[in-house]
Amino acid sequence: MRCGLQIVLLGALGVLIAGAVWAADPEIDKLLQSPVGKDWVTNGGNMTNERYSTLKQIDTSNVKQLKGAWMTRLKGSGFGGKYSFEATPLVKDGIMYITTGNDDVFALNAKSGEFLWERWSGIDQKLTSVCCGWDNRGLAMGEGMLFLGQLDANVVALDIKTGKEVWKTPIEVWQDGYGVTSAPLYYDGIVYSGITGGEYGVRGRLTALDAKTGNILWRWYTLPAPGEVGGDTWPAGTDHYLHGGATIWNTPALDPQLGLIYFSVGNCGPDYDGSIREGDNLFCASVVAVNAKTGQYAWHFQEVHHDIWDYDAASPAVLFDTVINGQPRKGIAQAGRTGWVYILDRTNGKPLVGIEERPVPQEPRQKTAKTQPYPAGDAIVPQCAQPLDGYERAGCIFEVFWEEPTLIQPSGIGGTNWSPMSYNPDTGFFYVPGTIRTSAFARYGDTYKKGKQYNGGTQAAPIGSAMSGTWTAIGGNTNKIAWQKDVPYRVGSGGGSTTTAGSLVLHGDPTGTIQARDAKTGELLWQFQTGFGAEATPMVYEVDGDQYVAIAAGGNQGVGSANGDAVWAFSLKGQLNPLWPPPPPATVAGPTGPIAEGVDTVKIGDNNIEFGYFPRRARVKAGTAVTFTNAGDTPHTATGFDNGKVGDWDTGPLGSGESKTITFDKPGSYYYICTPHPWMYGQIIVE
Ligand SMILES: [Cu+2]
Repeated sequence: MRCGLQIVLLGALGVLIAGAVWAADPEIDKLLQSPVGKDWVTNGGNMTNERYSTLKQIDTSNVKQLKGAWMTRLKGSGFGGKYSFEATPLVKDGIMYITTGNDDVFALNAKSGEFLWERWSGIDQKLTSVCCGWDNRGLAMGEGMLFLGQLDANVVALDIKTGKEVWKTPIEVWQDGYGVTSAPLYYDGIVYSGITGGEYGVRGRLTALDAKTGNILWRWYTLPAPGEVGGDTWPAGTDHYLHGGATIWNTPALDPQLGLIYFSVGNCGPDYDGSIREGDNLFCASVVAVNAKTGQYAWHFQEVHHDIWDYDAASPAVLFDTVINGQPRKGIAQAGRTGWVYILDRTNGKPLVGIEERPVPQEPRQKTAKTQPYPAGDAIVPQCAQPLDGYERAGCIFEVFWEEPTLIQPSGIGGTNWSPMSYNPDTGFFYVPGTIRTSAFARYGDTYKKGKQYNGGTQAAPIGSAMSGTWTAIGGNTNKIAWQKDVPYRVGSGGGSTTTAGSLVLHGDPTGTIQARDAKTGELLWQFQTGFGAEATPMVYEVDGDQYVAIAAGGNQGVGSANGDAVWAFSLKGQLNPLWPPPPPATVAGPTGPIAEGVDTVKIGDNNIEFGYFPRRARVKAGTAVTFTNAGDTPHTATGFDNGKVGDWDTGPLGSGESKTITFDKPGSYYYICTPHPWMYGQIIVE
């Protein structure tokens, strides 16, 4: 099943002839380095993460004829309020492989959608280290195996023919706040995995494992120790580098010629309190390159110095080649939560189009950085908050805050959150998903406790504030907007785009449709209702001469789109019609729905809706004692949220099964949020 003798001999011959480096899986190795065609063998299509398919049977002239070729429900795996369905399927030789928010893996016939095998993770349902919904962004493959990371911080290899476990390596301990949500990258005998836990005071890292054995080869820590490169950007004499966050949410990119692996690094911990971590805080909110074989540091570019806004670099870094001033250049780009795309030279990390350090507002108590990088070109979302009644302070990107709530746009959720952008070499454009949302930022401080939430503040969107999105084409050698479409829903933390040689941009939508746009103009050419929140990134493949477009549809709990467990594949020969549209997500922040009368108990995380209150809105008489009970698995709070001011009343963190009773004496409207999940809203109306 592994390399046959013939392939081994051919490989040896290749080394003799070309002096090429030995490849552990010559076939996958070649596909990983080639333009994407019939097969889609790694999360980003190939190691560039461009998500560009050379298939062009489906193009701007006939995309309107696309219909469902098949739709398969994944047996309820990852179906429910606590999950998001964010995985990109892989396809090789007519077989599709997909993972769900429960870390279950399915192999399907890519032509018919029939099940070939399934592997249920059996993962502990009581994990307390999941930051923002259970999800798994996908798989990698090589040497006859599939690789995945699990929420319980294991990296697992499965036999690609049967789904049977080959090895399983804990790269950390979930009880200490760690997990894995990113799809791994396989290349030349090594499996690379990110790690999550940026809201739990972890130490971020890239982990390289031996694909054959699962043994850990090396770790590259995103939080340098004293004396290491960047170690002096943390307060001297502290151990903050051991729990300052800086996690990796997404699949790295790799340039085999340069021998470098590239990845985006998330926010610092505690997110909103910079007072205890003076310095630039490398390598939070950065793009980093290290040697792909040894993990030795090569270069970094920090997008946000001393981050206090939760401005992660979360979306995957994308490698692309372009021409600037007549010179061919090797580029790398990353779409930040700031709303900018950062375009760099991937040989050295220096700006390719231009990025300027500019002075920014200062708050000495937050130890703010003196300057921040401003890319030349255009942002994909507005970067100033609109003033709102009840809020004294509102500002633009990098506005400062302390304990008084301050409106800032983009919110810490993006701009572009984890959603991948794509790059089309024919147009030279990046296709960037964006969220328009304002947050009320406030710092309240926090103490590090191993394995517990470590936020230091919050950033809920003000009650009644508008939320929407943008799709933007950004010139790869200008960083300027080529076209932009406003869309009614937030698309920066779900969906993501894929593009093709048929001049199409493909993406899902929180309303449940998959959509195709003209890559040159952005014109919406086709949409099809999948029946569930279409919040994963599409991919493209070919079987028996027919081109297919596939997408997982199962919603995203952060956006509030409809849950599901479906995978759809579309082709020009498809016969299946659209499903009924599910309820769309909210476009205004705050609790919605009917008001329950005379209720004195509120359950959190009940009915498999982990990230919500039930009832969301309740009316009670003055003097009523209301009991808040966590019926979910993740720690939650009910925390008073009064025009952005947090904590006039507070249950504090409630573990699974725990309760706290609050008495409401004075008539009025009491909004509340969950501080670790500031998109959960509730309201008690006291008469
Ligand atoms: Cu919560």
